[in-house]
Amino acid sequence: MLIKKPDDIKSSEITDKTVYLNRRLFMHGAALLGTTVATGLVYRKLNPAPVEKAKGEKLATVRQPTSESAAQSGFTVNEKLTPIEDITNYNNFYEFSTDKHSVASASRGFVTRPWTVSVGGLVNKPTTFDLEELLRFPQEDRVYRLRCVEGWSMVIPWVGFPLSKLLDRVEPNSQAKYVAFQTLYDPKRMPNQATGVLDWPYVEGLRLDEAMHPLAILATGLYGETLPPPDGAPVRLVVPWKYGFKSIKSIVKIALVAEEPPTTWNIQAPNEYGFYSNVNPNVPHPRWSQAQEHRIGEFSSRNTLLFNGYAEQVASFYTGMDLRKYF
Ligand SMILES: Nc1nc2c(c(=O)[nH]1)N[C@H]1C(S)=C(S)[C@@H](COP(=O)(O)O)O[C@H]1N2
Ligand SMILES: [Mo]
Repeated sequence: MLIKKPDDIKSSEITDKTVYLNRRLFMHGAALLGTTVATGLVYRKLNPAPVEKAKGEKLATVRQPTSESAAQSGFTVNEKLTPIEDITNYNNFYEFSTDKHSVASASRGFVTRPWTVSVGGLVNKPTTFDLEELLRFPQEDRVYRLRCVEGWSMVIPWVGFPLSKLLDRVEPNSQAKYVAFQTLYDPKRMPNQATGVLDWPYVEGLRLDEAMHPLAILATGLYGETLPPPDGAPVRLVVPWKYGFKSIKSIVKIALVAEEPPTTWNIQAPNEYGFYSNVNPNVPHPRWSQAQEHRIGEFSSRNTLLFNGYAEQVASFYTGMDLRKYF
């Protein structure tokens, strides 16, 4: 996000996700598979397949999601899934590289076991969860749009569970008003943390009511496999109505706090990135419009939707707030 350049989308080789799609019965995904493959072939003529693929990591099949909430409307976007090669080879993850095409190779072999997430602060029951415990929360399928502030978007089939379920377990007390998140800080494992390109560790935050919304999930996987390193292994936040940078990756710490917590991109450029960062086509970034977006893997642009298309679910959080001031 520091270096602005026109989106140089390298779409890529389509591997066979038929097995996955059939097994998991992503009906719309299966129905669109023909189209996806056809598009992929056209793309392959224009762009050679990337040499490096994030796939090939030892990714395990994640726990079978419960179908319970997956079927609920609002949790599944009925749009063509972005191919996994794009989801895993076009990433913002500055701890590994500031080049979206290099994150996959730079994060290859990132060791995510053992892994713990400590949850504390203004809570009755501070708890450190190890990854196995997090995977024991009932996992759900969520197909969400992800819209980067840079102007590109994807549709990603996540596996995860509502953040609210985790917060309920630690019992936030009455003083808790915000939730602060922190990424791992370990320059040996995250080599770009040896540079000063951002203020490490990466931190993010939500208002407590936002954090409790069922759309806000902790993702542990995508396309039915454990989270690939470039997408924030082993556990990352996904808040689909906000710009992508709010969805912090490789989380090790969560704290309930009374005041609005600092957030990395706001520290970096306070006039450009606010605390809320709700997707809003009507509020341009100071240096570019947010009215449109480029769906990765497609040719044409589309109009960006207020709250990234989730207005019906979340707009009421912001009634009475001037969204130009609280950007
Ligand atoms: N720790 C950490 N989390 C991060 C980032 C980062 O650089 N470091 N980049 C953010 C940005 S700008 C975006 S758009 C999304 C991208 O997620 P994806 O690579 O899975 O598509 O991750 C967000 N989470
Ligand atoms: Mo982003």
